[in-house]
Amino acid sequence: MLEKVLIANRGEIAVRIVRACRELGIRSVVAYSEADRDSLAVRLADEAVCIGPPPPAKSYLHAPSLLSAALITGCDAVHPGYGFLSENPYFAEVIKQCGLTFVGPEPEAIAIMGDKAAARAAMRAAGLPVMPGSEQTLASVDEARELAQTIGYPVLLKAAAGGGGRGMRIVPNDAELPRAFATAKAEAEAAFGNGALYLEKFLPVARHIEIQVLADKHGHVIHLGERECSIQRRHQKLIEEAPSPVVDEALRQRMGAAAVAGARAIDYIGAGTMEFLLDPEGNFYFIEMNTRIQVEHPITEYVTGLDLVKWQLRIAAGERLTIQQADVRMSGHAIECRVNAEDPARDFLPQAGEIELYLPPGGPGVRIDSHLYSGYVVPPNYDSLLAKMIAWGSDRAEALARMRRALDECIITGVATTIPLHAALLRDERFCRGDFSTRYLGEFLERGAF
Ligand code: MV4
Repeated sequence: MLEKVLIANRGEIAVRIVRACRELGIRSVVAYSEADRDSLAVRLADEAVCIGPPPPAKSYLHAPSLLSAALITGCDAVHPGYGFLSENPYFAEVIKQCGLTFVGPEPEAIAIMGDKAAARAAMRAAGLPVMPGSEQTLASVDEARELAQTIGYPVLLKAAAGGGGRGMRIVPNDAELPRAFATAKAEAEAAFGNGALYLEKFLPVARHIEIQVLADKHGHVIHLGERECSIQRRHQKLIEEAPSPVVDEALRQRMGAAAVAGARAIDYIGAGTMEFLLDPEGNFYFIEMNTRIQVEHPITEYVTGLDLVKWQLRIAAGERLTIQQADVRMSGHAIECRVNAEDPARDFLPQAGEIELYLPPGGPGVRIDSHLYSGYVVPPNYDSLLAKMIAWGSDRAEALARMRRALDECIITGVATTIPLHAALLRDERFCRGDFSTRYLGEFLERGAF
């Protein structure tokens, strides 16, 4: 088993990884920037190393500092969490070259899935249904036009180096294609240093369903069911749930088999997520793969009873999966609300400052993954996630009732949060029926229901 792990991340996921290490008897070292000196992860970890000033480029994204922190503290592994360098193949490679274990897949797997056009090609070759679109990146706007006319508008231009909706642009017709192509290319170049674009048929009404996979270093690959992630604002997920209200056992097995085949095709190792779109007719299409632990992993942990972060650490240490696919059972229903430091009443204005009082909810079936404490000062330098509120019930109705109770119980004063929005969504008739698609949140906000 690993002896000592550097946690190259911050916030709630750093706390989550410290907890998993503690339970496995692994010593934890948290890398922190000057803005996170008083963070909960620093307080809970066995050791902590300051890796630089607040700007991510000088701290959590600065590989030499993270690597040095791991080496000077005698770590034998690095856990990247999510975001920052978690899907950077060079970071995984340099960790490996320094004789340390990267808690995640091989650099090659990260690289192929990081190029969203190459990912589509690899998954198509593996036999997965892939969203209709370009075979590889687009050489010109003329090539884009020819393809768009073949598959039919509306189409989506997506940045090959993007992902998670970043660098995505809807094109409704031929007339708008040249401008959209030039703008998307320039934005991708500016954001990712790579202007390559690919094209997909745009599904205006769909469900965003992702499948969790887990693979060890001995060829065992299983899936852990799906997560419903259609409720997103500007491609940031707000509410996720497992299982999806619209996925039955037959569809789950088909999507799971596809996800496992895709993971096998790239010799995937560790925890990974295959993202699909499900159309109203029940057809699903691969769109991208995330080669990291995801924010929303707790809902899968709740319904399967597995600890995904501990499995990441065991797999990195070379241990075999002790669960076969036949052993995976989904029990009950789990839902996660992301509590962000944003004011939904003021167009999600970002918030920073002191948390005067933090009183988390409790009781049966409620879990809070957070780095908050009363008196904690939320720094302005990083993403807005303060806490993940997760509720489990024996069925969806009980999970919803528990989430409503948890949202009402939770006290966070000092900064505005998304809790009031979640409370409104959890009382919305369409949401409670499970009748929503990728368009739902936009329509809910336009209705002024909140
Ligand atoms: C799509 C799509 C429809 N058609 N791709 C990909 C990343 C994720 N954050 C959003 N993604 C989507 N990709 C095709 N070809 C719909 C989504 C999507 C979405 C789009 C707009 C508004 C909300 C959305 C919520 C989930 C998924």
